[in-house]
Amino acid sequence: MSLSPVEQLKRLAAERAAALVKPGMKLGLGTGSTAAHFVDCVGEKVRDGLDVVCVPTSERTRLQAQGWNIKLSTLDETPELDLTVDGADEFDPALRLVKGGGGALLREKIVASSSKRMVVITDASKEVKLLGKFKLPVEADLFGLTATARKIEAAAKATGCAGPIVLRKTADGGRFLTDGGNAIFDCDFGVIPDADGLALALNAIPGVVEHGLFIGLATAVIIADAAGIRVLGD
Ligand code: ABF
Repeated sequence: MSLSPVEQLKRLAAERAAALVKPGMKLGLGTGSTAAHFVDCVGEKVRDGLDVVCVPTSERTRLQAQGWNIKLSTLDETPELDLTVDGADEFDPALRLVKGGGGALLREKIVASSSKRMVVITDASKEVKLLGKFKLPVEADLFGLTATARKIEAAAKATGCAGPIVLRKTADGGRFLTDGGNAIFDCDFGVIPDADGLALALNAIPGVVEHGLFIGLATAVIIADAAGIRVLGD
């Protein structure tokens, strides 16, 4: 099957990350179209005899991995992972990320935070100087959504940004629900001048289950562009 130019870049980044995988490793498998290439790379290695155990970050990824007969586990059985490889919606030079466009941010963050290393794979279009080009996803409990939205607005204002907050919908107009049964607000704050401060402020809101700012989690970003591969971090 021939890949479009952007899919080829994603595959290239995934192959570089797959070179980090060693026999016996415990892996976190990310979600999204870029992470899906990594799952394919791991699947091909498993087909060729590699022994690894993997924890998927979404039902989608679990199904894909099952299709490759990849040995799967959970964080209950395997609470510490060696390496998680995932995509991102954007990243900055300090390896801060926005994630959650695919709706899997809660499990992605739990899995990444349970890994010794988190490697992000991406094409160069996701690189920004300051986060905020991509609308920030915030996962919220269904109880009290309007009150929670107001608190998110206040958190943004207190940390120097503002903008519309929209409840994510499915293609047929229904409410989008995550694998955990929560809603997602997409927050169009524009440039986020104080991502660390906003993350802390969002963490303090009771109705917020988790948010898409991944700070201090990524240990490396593998970037594929027409010139080849670049790596930020270790
Ligand atoms: C996951 O998938 C996310 O956290 C992010 O939202 C999205 C990126 O998707 P893609 O690789 O399809 O651009 O990694």
